Amino acid sequence: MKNPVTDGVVAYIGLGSNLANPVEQIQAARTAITQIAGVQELAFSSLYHSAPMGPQDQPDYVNAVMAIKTGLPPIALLRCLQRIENAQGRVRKSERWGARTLDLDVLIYGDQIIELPDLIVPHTGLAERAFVLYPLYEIAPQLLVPGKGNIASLLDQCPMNELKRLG
Ligand code: A4P
Ligand code: MG
Repeated sequence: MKNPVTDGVVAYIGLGSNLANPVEQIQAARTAITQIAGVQELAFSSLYHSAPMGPQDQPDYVNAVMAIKTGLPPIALLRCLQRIENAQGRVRKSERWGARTLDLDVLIYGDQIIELPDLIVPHTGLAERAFVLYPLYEIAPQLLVPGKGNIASLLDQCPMNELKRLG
């Protein structure tokens, strides 16, 4: 197994893309994440097609969620993910929630609740976003989201909207 992590925390990463071949962006990001030293992949959800949240004059998104085991502290993990976003051509614009080649969010990090200037975990809005909850439920149906409750009841309160699971 690549990068086995013996002593680590289970974390969940949200992946999203709506530019420059989103399916390939997500697959490339998955490969890059598995290559981070101190990260081991545990599970990867199906890919989901979702309507944009935020400005509507942008392409639809492809979203997925990945479970990892990691020995990296949360901020170090975030920095690694940001390097992958940058390597895949992410350009940060002033427009909120605009189009992007790749977005990697730390959704959950063990049972921790983190409120740092650069890192809020569980990720803000996780509980209201179908494109996060459905793939998360697919790979972790028993998950307890710290401070928010169990994933099944969060899902019950979140309509699927236009989310479609890709084959
Ligand atoms: N940051 C704080 N907490 C975290 C965290 N848990 N994970 C900070 C990752 N980053 C976190 O992020 C802005 C800042 O958030 C970073 O500096 C980091 O320190 P960013 O990636 O530069 O910008 P962003 O992603 O545009 O900001 P934001 O507000 O986090 O957006 P979201 O919540 O990521 O939403 N529609 C669909 N259908 N699917 C999507 O995936 N994604 C977005 C972006 C909008 N609409 C979408 C989707
Ligand atoms: Mg983000």
